[in-house]
Amino acid sequence: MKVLVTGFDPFGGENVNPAFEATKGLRDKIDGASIVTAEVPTVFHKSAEWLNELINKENPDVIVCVGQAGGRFGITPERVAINVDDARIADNEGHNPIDEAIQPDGPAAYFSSLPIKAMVKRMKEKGIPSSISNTAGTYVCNHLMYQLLYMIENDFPEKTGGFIHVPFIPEQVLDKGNYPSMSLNDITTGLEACIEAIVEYDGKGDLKETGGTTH
Ligand code: PCA
Repeated sequence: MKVLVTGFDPFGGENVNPAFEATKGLRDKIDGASIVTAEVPTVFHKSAEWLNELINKENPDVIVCVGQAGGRFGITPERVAINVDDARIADNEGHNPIDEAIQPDGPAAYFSSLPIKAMVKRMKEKGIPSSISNTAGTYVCNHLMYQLLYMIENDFPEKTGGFIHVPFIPEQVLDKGNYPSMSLNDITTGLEACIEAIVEYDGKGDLKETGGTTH
């Protein structure tokens, strides 16, 4: 199995993006799967064009995109991406879409095809705080996850993919006050645990275990 893991570049005034920083620490081989990593720009549409090129170049079996979700406490595999761009801040090239469809002919939403429950379980077994997220937001991360699943449905039906959000790292919260963070090492460990679960559950669906919330 070959796994492509992407991380975004810094955005919103930050100097680093823990998503890409953490992918740099991943081992080349995880439980027999070969890992390739790449950086993608925090830009609507361009991020998806880059991802499409990477998929065509690397021909991975599984695509895992990773982004920063500042303010979240743990690592959160995303369950769903929705067909809307609604930017609170401009992306890295100044685009500020409001309530625009990502793919006008696409469905309202796509579910991740990664074993998100098994990923959370494996992360917790390694002592990494983690939970399912039921919204990837409406910014570039949701955009890329939606575009990835649209590409998979239309062009790469034999591949699987999804998205993981990670917290700030400590250096990003020094002047932010009461903000959660996680060490880069722990984020990398968490991502490796996710890939272990992906390898283990390949072709087997997902764990039947709750990851729901009441609100
Ligand atoms: N996080 C942003 C975009 C890039 C990133 O790392 C998001 O959650 O949409």
